[in-house]
Order: sequence, then structure tokens, then C-alpha cells
Amino acid sequence: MPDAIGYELLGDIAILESRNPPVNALGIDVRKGLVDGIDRAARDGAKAILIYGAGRTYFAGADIREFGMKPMEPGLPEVCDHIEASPLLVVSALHGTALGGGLEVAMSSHYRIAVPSARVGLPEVGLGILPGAGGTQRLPRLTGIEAAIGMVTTGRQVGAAEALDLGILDRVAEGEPRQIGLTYTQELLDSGAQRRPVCDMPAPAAIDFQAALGAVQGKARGQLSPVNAFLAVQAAAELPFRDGLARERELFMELMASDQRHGLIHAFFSERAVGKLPELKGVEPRELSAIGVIGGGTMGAGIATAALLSGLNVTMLEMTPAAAEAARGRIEGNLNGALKRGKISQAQFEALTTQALSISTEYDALKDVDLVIEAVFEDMDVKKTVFKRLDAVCKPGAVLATNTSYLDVNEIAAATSRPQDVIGLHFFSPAHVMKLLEVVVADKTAPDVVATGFALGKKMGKISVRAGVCDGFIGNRILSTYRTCADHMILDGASPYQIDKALVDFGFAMGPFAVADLAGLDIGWAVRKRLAATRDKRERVPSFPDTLCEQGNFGQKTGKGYYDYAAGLRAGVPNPDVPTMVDANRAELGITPRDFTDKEIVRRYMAAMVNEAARVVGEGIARRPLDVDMTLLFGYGFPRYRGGPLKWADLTGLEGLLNDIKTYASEDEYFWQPAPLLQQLVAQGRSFDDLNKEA
Ligand code: 3H9
Repeated sequence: MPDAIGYELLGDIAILESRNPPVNALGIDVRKGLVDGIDRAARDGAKAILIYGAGRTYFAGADIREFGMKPMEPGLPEVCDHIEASPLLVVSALHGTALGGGLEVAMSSHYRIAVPSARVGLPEVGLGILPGAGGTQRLPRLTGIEAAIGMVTTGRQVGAAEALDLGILDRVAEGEPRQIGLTYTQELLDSGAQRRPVCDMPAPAAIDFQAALGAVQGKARGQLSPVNAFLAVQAAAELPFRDGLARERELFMELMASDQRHGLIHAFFSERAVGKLPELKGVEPRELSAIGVIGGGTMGAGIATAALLSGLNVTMLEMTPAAAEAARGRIEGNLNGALKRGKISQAQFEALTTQALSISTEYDALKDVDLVIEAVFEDMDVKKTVFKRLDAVCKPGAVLATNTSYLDVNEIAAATSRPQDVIGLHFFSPAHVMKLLEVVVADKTAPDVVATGFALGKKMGKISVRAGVCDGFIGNRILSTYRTCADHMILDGASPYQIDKALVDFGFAMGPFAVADLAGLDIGWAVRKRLAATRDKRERVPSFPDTLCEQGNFGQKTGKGYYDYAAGLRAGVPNPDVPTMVDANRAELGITPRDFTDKEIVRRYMAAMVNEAARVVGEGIARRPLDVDMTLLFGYGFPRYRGGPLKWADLTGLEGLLNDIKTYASEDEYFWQPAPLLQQLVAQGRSFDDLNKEA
């Protein structure tokens, strides 16, 4: 028997212990071990079998790394059937996270006990698939159809107490899984309990499936897996158990073959790989317990909030007592939100706002902090002045970070006598909510300062991505290119509203013009003015975005931008002045507008995004394609089920994209210059993902 499952016979009970760290994923050795163990227990004359996991968890699911490989027998569905069909009484003892295939193994057991801290769930939809080892047929037989639909279509995990209420667990007990499992199994044997296969339980009662499906489709926003998962659960009510399993398999295989499955699994592994940089192996971060934040506007207050919530002490620096008070108000407002959502208690709220937070108007207050993040006005001279002051006041070894979103971190570092301690930490607004953190590494930044940036991100629960220095780093640089592409399409005949809609239909959380209204149109305006002097003569520069700003329309904060928010609607309605501004711009440039299909809009927009992303990787601004993918996913509303722009490009076909870029170049040679890395990959017949694997 493979070592992945330990076997021991203790009296009447055969014990199967999974030993497959770190999460007891149900890889081929574990599956074989389970089947062998079940058979051996019968041969050994045991009366019952106890299954549990060694280490930190019961099985956390199928081994995702096996997806896409040649199937290896026995598959998980066969393993589950084998467990359920055992003539012996089978008990599973759960701890940690019994997820996906893990919960499916548990539900194939005849009885289930768990420690109070255990969590269970079927998170497969998040990977673009559905529970494919009987989970969609067994769960509704235990919980009823509605609870099963809720869990299976959202991937929601439930704690042990709720799982007990729902009928997923039979008992919850304190202790180690082995010990509580043995006690329970012995008790069942002593009481003469019978085998209790879920497959023999009555089918769950049907509901109004049509209405329920509509609700699931609405929330899925283009993602296929929740819908197929729903249909599989529906089959549990409508078909006999075996036929239901066959239906589950059919719907599962459909998803396995989908690009969305590739995209979501890429996201799963990339999310974990993004913070693991070869250059940081063995590099210890610096001490991090107290930080300073300069500037208490929306961004600074958000950063301070995130830091407080992660257990750090924060000193906020503002210019005047009035600004300091306003900053306190913003931070308290943010923490109040966390209190209302139950993320912190009233006592924690009090402690965070009184003991952990201090606000000052004197730089001297920053002399003892371990790290300072500057979030002041986006202006190089202002930033340099701040860093000179920090250089004078901060203790040796303190990390000096700028939250700039575009400016040259090397130039900022050069304003200090300690450029090795200077780094960019680019948060996204609202910083206590948005998951992305770009860790911008300047030429002289010391490795342990980079490690400290990543350590801070981890503490705050962020997805931290390493970025090199350039205008806009990874995210904003790519954003400015695809935004330019969108502006060009408007000049040529599309409307902002058609573009926004086409991209929302593609899966983006919001379209680029709605995003611009939210972020504030003055930001882009300032960037355009800064870059105007160095602009290449061949660049097509629309004037309508400037016209909009010149008339005082900065988006949501002024009540009007591309959309009009006067009616109090969060989404706004199209601003009727915009088409007039666009028409004037077209007339001035002598453009006759043409129609765009939604498909062409998406194709051009994505081609521009991928092309710039390829440049960002080619120049080493992003270390790996997956770094770009995670940046766009966590900071720019890119649909997770497409994996990120470069995963999308791989799945779509790089050669076709390159050909389209070359075709577009016949209209605008300057904008549509193919990225060298994209050309190289096409010439070599390789993909972006190949580069991820080599890194
Ligand atoms: C399924 O079950 C399909 C079936 O229905 C049907 C089949 C027919 N496989 O997250 P962590 C790795 S689909 C392979 O950092 P944590 C992970 O990559 C599955 N590897 O730890 C990482 O590796 P590395 C349904 C896996 O404590 C290491 O383990 N199950 C798997 O923060 C540690 O992971 C799920 O979707 C896996 N299934 O969180 C659960 N899981 O160290 C997915 C993890 O090299 N897993 N790894 O970077 C999770 O949600 C979290 O990992 C878990 C632990 C909550 C378990």
C-alpha cells in the first residue's frame, strides 16, 4: 500500500490515516491507499473503518495539479463509491478544512464527526468546475435542496456547528481527529449502529428550479460553473442516484474542457506564486510593528486603516490640526464600517482608535517607526521634500516607502542619503478594501526592504506583486494603454457607453469610463498634462477627456463625468454633454465616425492590453506573466474566470492576436507596434505560461 495512507488495526477498527502534506490533497497515491485500506480492513476482519488526516487538515480536495493530466485510476468518484459500498461501518473524523473532494469522501463515509474548528465546503465553482465525485448528489440528500444549492453554487464554507445543523455532520466534539474518531466509532459499534450510505437516502424534495436558476445565473455574471453546479444539484431531486451521478459527470466534464476552468485554476496557483520570488529566498524582512503614514486623505486613511486592522501601530502625519482631525474622522469611519460588518468588536474598535492610532502634525513623531508610507499629493517636488524630511528624522534602517502611482521611485530615493531603504508601496483605493499591493523595487532598494514590503502586504492580507520602476509600474502603465485604445475607438465612432457595456459583458466588474469616473478624471488629466511635453508627435491624442475636465467634471466626486450622478444613482446615467464634446473632437480631427461591434471593441481593447503587458514582462518591469495577471485581477476588476490578460491571450491564441495587432497598425502604426516578446513567443510557438513555468 502506498505510504500516503497509513493503516493500523486497533481492535475492531481499521484506521486509515492520510499522510499527504501540506493539505492531504487526494492525489493518486492517496486514492489508491484509500481503496487498498478499505479492502484490507475487510480482509482483516475489522468491523469498522476510521478515516482521518494527519497534519493540519482532513482532505482539502482533489489534487488540482492533476487536472489536465491523463486520468489515473482509481478516480475520485470510484474511490467515493468504494468507500460508501464497504460492508464495514465507515466513519470520517474531520479537522481543518474538508473541502471539495475531501467533503465528498466524508459524505461517502457512513458517519461524520468533526472538531469544532473544522470547516467544510464544496469550493469547486471557484476553480471553474463542480463537485465531481458525487458531491452534488450526496449533499442535497443530507441538507435538502436549497442549502445544497447555496453551498455548491457559491463555494461557501460552513463551520462545524452550522454543518451539524445542516445535517452534514453527525457530531461535533473537542479533541484530536484520531481520538474523537475512535471514541465515536467504538460507540457506534457498541450501540449496534448500521451502515448508513447517503446514496440510499431519499432524493431531496424539488423546488421551483426555474426561478432559482435565474437567481444563480444573475449572480454568475458569465461564469459557467455556478450554473452547471446548479443543474447537477437539480438532478439530485429529479433523477435516481446513479443517473444523477451520470448527469453530474457530464456537467463536470463540460466544465473541465472549458477555458474558464483553465483561467480559474491559473488564478488559484498564481495567487500563491505571486509572493514567492526566487530573489527573496532566505532574505529576512526587517522588524515591522509600528508604521507611519503621511497624508490622511482617502488613500492615506485607507492605508492606515489596513495597517491598524492587521495589528500594526500607526502614526499618521498631517499638515495642520484641522487636517489631522479630518484624517482621524476618515480612519474612524473606515473602522466603523469594519465594526458594522462584524470584522472587529466594539472593544477592538476602541483599542484601535485610541491606543494603536496616533495622529501628529510633527515629523518628529515618526522617529521611531519601522516603516513610513508617504501618501501625499502626486507631485515630484512635494514627494522629494517629504523624503528629505524623513531622511532627517527616521531611525536608521527604517523603510521609507512612497505610495506614488506613476512617479519615478529612483528619483524619489535619490532625494535621501539612504536610497537602499526606499521602496514604492502602491496601494489601490480604498486601500483597506482593495487586495492589490504593487511593491515597486527601485535600482538601489535593498533585498530585505523588498522582503519587508512583501511582509507588510502579507500582514494586511494583500496580494503583493513585485514591479519595476517605469511610468505607472505594472498596472497603471497597462491601464493607460488600454484606456488610450478605448479613447481611440471613441474618436473613430464608438461611444463610452457601448465600450463600458461590451467590457462588462466580457466580465469586467466595470467598464473603463465608469472606472475613470470613480477614480476621478482629474488624475488622468494631471498625468496627461505632465506627459504632454514629452509626447511623441505621432501619438493620437483625443481632446474630449480634457474638455470634460476643463468644464469641472471630475466624475463621481463632482456629480458628473462620463456619467451623470445627479439622480443619486451609483451607476449614473450617460452624461448627455459627452457626445457633443466627442463630436467636436472628431470634427476638429476630420474623422468620419464608423460603427464598432461589441466583439471588435473587446478584441482591440484586449489586444492593446496584452501587447503592453508583453512589453512590461519583456522589459522586466513584471518578473513573470503571472505577475501581470494577478495585478489586473486584484486591482483592475479583470474577470477572474479568464485568469488574467496573459492567460486569456494564451487561451485565445497568440498568433491571431499578433496578426490583429499588425492589421490595426495599418491605421495607427505608432500605437499598434507589436511588443518584441509577443513576436518572439509566436515565432517560437511558445506561450506566456511557458515563461511562468521557467521562472
Ligand atoms: C475537487 O476537489 C474536485 C472534486 O470535486 C472532483 C474530482 C473528480 N491540490 O492555500 P495554501 C497547495 S477540486 C493541490 O497556501 P492555506 C497550495 O497550492 C479541489 N495543491 O494554504 C500550496 O502549495 P505551495 C477543491 C493544493 O493554509 C499548499 O497546498 N478544493 C490544493 O492558506 C498550501 O496551500 C479546493 O478548492 C489542492 N486541492 O489554505 C481547496 N490545495 O505551498 C483549495 C492547496 O506549493 N485549497 N494546495 O504554494 C485551499 O482552499 C487552501 O489551500 C486551504 C489551505 C484552505 C486548503
